[in-house]
Amino acid sequence: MFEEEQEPEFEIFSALLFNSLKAITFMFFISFAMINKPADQGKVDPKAEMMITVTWPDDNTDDMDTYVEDPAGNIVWYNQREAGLMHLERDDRGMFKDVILLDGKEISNPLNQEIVAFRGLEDGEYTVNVVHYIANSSAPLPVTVKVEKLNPTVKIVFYQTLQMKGTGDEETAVRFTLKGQDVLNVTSTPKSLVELTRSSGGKDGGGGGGGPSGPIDAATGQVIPQ
Ligand SMILES: [Ca+2]
Ligand SMILES: [Ca+2]
Repeated sequence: MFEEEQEPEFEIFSALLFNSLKAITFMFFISFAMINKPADQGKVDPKAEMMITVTWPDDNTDDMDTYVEDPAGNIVWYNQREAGLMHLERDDRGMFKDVILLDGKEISNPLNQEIVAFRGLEDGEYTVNVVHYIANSSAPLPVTVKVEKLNPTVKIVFYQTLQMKGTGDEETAVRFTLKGQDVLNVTSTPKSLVELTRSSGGKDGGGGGGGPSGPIDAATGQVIPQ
């Protein structure tokens, strides 16, 4: 008799408790999954329309920099990693701070590569330059520049290895004009992008505009005193 009266109440209570526990467990796993979501640093947008990849030999300690100008005059470079629809994934500085974690230990990462990804494209001329920011040897440095248009199918616009001549050397790898799906006027007529970007600040400085004008030292980013 006593049992019969208590049982339904107990069942309701335990069902409620069980459901609450299920909800809490579910929420716990959801938040755990969110906490463990991989950081998207260095992630290339899977919807990228175009990609520029600059590579130089593994383990080389030189710092190469990639500069890209879009038709609107936006320039992406290490101090301005987002410009227009362009994004520089990272400033690879040779071996500087280039480590990967393996079994919880930091080991040096031999890769030397900079990637510029484009979320969208505009008609007009693009310019792709590479700058030898720091050379640690007097030998020429082979630097490979690849420009790929990814949609609707992958099309290699440019693929060539340039010989960089040392600290401060700025080379125009390629200039090309987009018109709809067409790639026109592919040339390597030189055009300095360093001049257009630098007003003040080197790599360790905060950057920022409003600095003095004048000739720029491509290696240091400083205005050359007159
Ligand atoms: Ca670099
Ligand atoms: Ca590197």
